[in-house]
Amino acid sequence: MSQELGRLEDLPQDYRDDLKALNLVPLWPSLRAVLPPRVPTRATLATHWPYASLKPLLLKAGELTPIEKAERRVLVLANPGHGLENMKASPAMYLGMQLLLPGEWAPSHRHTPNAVRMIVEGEGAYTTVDGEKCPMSRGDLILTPTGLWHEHGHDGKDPVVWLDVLDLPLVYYMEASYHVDGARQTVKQGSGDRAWTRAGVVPTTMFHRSDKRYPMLRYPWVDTRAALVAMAANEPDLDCVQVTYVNPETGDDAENILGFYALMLKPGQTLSLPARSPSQVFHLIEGAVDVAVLDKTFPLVEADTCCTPGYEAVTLKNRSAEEPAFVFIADESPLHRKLGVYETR
Ligand code: 1HN
Repeated sequence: MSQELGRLEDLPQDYRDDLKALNLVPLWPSLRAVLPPRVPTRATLATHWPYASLKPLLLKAGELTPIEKAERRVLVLANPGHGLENMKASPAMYLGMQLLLPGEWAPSHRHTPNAVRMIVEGEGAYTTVDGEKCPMSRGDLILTPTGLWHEHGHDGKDPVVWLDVLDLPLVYYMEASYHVDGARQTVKQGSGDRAWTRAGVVPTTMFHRSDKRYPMLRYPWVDTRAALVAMAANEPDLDCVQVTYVNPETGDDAENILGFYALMLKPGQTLSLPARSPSQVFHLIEGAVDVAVLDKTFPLVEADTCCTPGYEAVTLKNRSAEEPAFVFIADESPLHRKLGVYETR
């Protein structure tokens, strides 16, 4: 049991006033709050955003607010534990559902926070990142790393929706968040996902000198799904059939701050993830999965999203005994590892 420390009220008022006048604060009344015993204080509440409830409100935003008045038409998935107005899913993760209607264009800009998009539904939209035109299809992951120009367009017939994941809360907290507007980009030849199309063989550097820090921007879902199915077939005893989205040149995490993964749950499988320090986000691409954390269980259906606080075990259960399930996961692991605070318990 930690020793109880002196309170602010224990100090004479004139002494407190003298401190305040000199912008001084005694540490001991706040020491236990900033450094609690064993487990950090977490504002992040386990929260579920069912797609079926948010979709009508997102489509309504399409009627209420023209794209010119929004630039990006997004409903933010805000964690009530952090205060909705702070637009955080977790300490370092921002989540938003973005709607682009046929014919609309979201103009080019670049900014310091890193973003990814996980395509939720609709065909025919594309995003141009650093001059590369990336078609958007359900389950695709498209990177928009820090500093790269990006804009979105839509040549299809139906509304397109995607999930944006950004490290905005962290970059904003660092007082390093800003954007720059730009002109429409000229689309360049070639695409990273065609150059780096198979794990194990990469373009020979002698002939193909990539000067890009992010050689692969689009990770097509057909390839990621096929990799998971092959991995499960190859190693039938493997419990955690999961892949990490990486930079294919370096093998590092695809982006600097947040980590991205795709997980396959076999029919009927229950998977217990140990308590680890980073917060996590789960987005269901395919199937039916229960996500259990603390005293809550979220019955995810396709396109649902939920988040869980760090330092808690999470159990995932495939509700189907016949079909596999596929989950997209985002977490704060790269950040925790770089800062040296990453833990598994
Ligand atoms: C942004 O640039 C996009 O480009 C989406 O689609 C969401 C949220 C906060 C800051 C920038 C986009 C964003 C964002």
